[in-house]
Amino acid sequence: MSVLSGSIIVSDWHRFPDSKDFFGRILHKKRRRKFGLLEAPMMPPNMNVDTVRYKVFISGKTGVGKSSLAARLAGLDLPKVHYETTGAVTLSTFKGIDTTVVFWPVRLKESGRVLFFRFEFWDCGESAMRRFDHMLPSCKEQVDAILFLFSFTDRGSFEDLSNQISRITEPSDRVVKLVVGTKFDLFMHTDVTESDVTQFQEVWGLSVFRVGGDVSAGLGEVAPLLNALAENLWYQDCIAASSVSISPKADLRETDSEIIV
Ligand SMILES: Nc1nc2c(ncn2[C@@H]2O[C@H](COP(=O)(O)OP(=O)(O)O)[C@@H](O)[C@H]2O)c(=O)[nH]1
Ligand SMILES: [Mg+2]
Repeated sequence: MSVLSGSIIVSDWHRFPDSKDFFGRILHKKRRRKFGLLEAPMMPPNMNVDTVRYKVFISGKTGVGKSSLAARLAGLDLPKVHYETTGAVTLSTFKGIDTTVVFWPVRLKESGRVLFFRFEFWDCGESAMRRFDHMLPSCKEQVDAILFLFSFTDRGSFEDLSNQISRITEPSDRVVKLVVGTKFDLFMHTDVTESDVTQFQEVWGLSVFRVGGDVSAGLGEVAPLLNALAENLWYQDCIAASSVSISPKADLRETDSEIIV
């Protein structure tokens, strides 16, 4: 089940004046700053913000829009032509897997505390995944969240969602699951109706996000999905902290669990 949007963090915080200093850290000349695997936003010493790190796997068949979604969330220009993700382009990748780092500031509602979320999006080409059996396990290893993609222009990809979810996850997995419908800008050609989406949400208890179009809309365009990811991950951590006493992120989880639980 997804957390009700806006119950733990301030929704649309990017619109509030008090967020300007924080979002300024991920912008450069009004565009998004690009972060490599080892880079992080510059913080002045008097700005007391913690960074929490999460690994997010982007799942979906070839051509559904995985690489485009990663680029979109990072605020980068979208790749115009489709090419199968080979991972050959940057040092931070190994064959078949691309990683994209996205920083996103969030204000917790109760305490007013600001956190920087560092999402590492893992995007594996499907044919690479088929060829190399180690791909799926390494994408899934210590994964905190999975984005399940379908395309609004491909009904098959929507109908395959339940297969995809049960193939990749076990009901007992402690993983945040969100569903993203891509190519919503091509709604004139849509193969998936509003009632299909509503019904899916009811049956699975998962939120469906719609993306599409160019990234010129800025922060507002990616905020709903990034905020939902942050909110669900934070909630998952707080639940974990209240049931498990020792965990890698225990120091952070313990101090914060009382805030919202
Ligand atoms: N119109 C539109 N095209 C998209 C969108 N997302 C992806 N595409 C196009 O769909 C093709 C496949 O996208 P890509 O991200 O490479 O898919 P991947 O194989 O899952 O990584 C590319 O030509 C993209 O430009 C979208 O939201 N809207
Ligand atoms: Mg790709």
